Amino acid sequence: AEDGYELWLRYSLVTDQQKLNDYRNTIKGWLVDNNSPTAQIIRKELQRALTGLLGKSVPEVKSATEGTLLIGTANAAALSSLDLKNRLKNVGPEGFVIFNTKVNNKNTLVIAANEDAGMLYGVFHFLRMLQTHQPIGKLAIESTPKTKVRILNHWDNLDRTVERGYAGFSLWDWHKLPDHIDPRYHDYARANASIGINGTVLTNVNANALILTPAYLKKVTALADLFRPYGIRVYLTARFSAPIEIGGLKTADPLDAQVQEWWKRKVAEIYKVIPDFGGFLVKANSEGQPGPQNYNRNHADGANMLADAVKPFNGIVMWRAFVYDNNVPVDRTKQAYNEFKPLDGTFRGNVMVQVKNGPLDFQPREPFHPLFGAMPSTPLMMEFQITQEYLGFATHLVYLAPLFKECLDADTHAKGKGSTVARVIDGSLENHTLSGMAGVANIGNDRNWCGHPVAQSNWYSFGRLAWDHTLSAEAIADEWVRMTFSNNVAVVSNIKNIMIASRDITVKYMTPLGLHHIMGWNHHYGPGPWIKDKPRADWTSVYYHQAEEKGIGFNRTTSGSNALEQYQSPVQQLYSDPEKCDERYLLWFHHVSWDRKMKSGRTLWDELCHQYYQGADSAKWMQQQWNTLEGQVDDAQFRFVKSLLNIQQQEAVWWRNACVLYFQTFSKKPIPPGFEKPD
Ligand code: GCW
Repeated sequence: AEDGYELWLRYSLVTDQQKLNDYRNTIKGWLVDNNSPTAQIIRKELQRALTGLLGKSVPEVKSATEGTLLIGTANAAALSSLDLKNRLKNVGPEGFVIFNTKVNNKNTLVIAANEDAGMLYGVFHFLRMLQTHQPIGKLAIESTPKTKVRILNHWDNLDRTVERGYAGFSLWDWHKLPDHIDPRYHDYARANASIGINGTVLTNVNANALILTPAYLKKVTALADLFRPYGIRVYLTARFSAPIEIGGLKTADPLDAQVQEWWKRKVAEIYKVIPDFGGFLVKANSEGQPGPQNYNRNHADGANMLADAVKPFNGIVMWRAFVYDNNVPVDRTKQAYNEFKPLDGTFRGNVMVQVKNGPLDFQPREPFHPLFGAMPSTPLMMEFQITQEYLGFATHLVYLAPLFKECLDADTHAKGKGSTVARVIDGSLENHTLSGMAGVANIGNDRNWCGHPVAQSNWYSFGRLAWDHTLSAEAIADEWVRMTFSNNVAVVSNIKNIMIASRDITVKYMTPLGLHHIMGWNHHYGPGPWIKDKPRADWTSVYYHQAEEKGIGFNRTTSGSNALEQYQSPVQQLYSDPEKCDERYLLWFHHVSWDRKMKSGRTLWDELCHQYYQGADSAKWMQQQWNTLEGQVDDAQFRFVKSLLNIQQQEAVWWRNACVLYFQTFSKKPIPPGFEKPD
């Protein structure tokens, strides 16, 4: 039985006989005309993959003969007849081309790129085609990533605990590094390279400055050396107070000459051992973390100081916009915009501001963050959360690509219609050369990496969307299921249906109609709409749902917090009128009466009950669908998902009952007829 360790790189025998014959005829041998460390990785991957997929080993050949898979960069001798310079002129350093052609009058298949990384990405793309049973007879593929920095953010602490991690402990065995290299680091790198991820921030944003000390930098160097040939750069979090904590200075004021000097020396020390070090990710002046505001400076002062230090080495700074301030009594969803928008144009060219998809905090559903489109002079990076902090941890099956897409496809109207969030973050809207997408990793040392077998699809879709945000959630699910479970059409469509529906189902049993932040206190698992009396109002639930006997919802219009004013006016118009507002966001933007008529014709109260019940019923539907797969997918995986879906179903009922009963104490209305009474 399989245990999920191999992720989507299972390379199991092609089950479609016709395809198998076709592949065997087209790929009789392969040649990687390159001797870089990356080429070595490609050789190993091809051996492993082709043996598995084609059920026999395919030899490495010395020159192009009939049926050779030819791989190389533009200057490869074996590809010299192919005018590659021209074919590769638009794909950049990481893109690739794949095409069938004749070399020495023999039929060959070519995978070519300008640089090593592109070659590797091209190979993985090609292998994916075999894994998903695509035709390979008439290929003319040209692929270039849409964002430049495609990066995982690990919230991993040096003691190996993982903040909001639900798949075991950290992969990074700091204790045994640098001497012991866990083979798993290679598999991590392979998995990332296979989906185009080219960066990793090893440490938690709630950082410990120790990571910047020489002893730890040695360990980081070992990982950086290992990841390099996979096209992956290492980045670290920079704790803003590091100059005090590990540098012996009295201040961390970004305008202090000694502080600036300290960072410059620290950065030079890092680049000496890691010449391609990517740069820093910083959480500052948020949730108690130190930052420039401690010295009456602003975010740009802080970011620019670090940016100046890494600039000579082509490093970048990713400065997070997830900020909220203990002393500012304002609707928390407004604060990032309030602090960052005025700083637009003041950041150095090698700074990106990293913005969470929504203005609150990775809720099951939020509208897009109003900063997207509001800072035209600053490259904004996306921060998605792959780990399911608010979505049932690694226990609930929730496929996140629809959530990611909902945000990416949202129209900011910043430069007229069609100014989607995707175009903001890929840099095309404002012609920024820097661009990026970060995903808070859901990876730990669990044997299956992500806790839930299907949670692997969220890592996978993040990478695929960072490469190409135009891919649909359906298409990505299709690939992933074929690679991970089976190419059987019925199986694929069954699992895909579950995945595609899962996010909306989860929203329904957790936070329908725009509700948000009503989960359990602190751990964020399970329902807790009753949470109140905490050190900060915005750490409670009652602050967000505002339920009272007349109605429910957070008023963010002009008569309320007016958070809506932070959006462009067409977006404001979309949401400001409760009669026109998309009901999925109704209680996010409006406080409305329990008796309000909804599109369904029901009252708000009845509709709320309906959605909670529907959500819980649909969790049962997911179970039933999954159960039909017995015998058609790997048995161990089948049973594991089955038991997790059982928990999810019970907890969907728990969410439903808790929320319906709690809100009923305000609405004082009966559960609509036909629904079993919660207990
Ligand atoms: O969502 C909140 C989490 C914190 C996290 C913070 C952040 C890393 O509950 O655990 O800290 O966001 O994104 O900085």
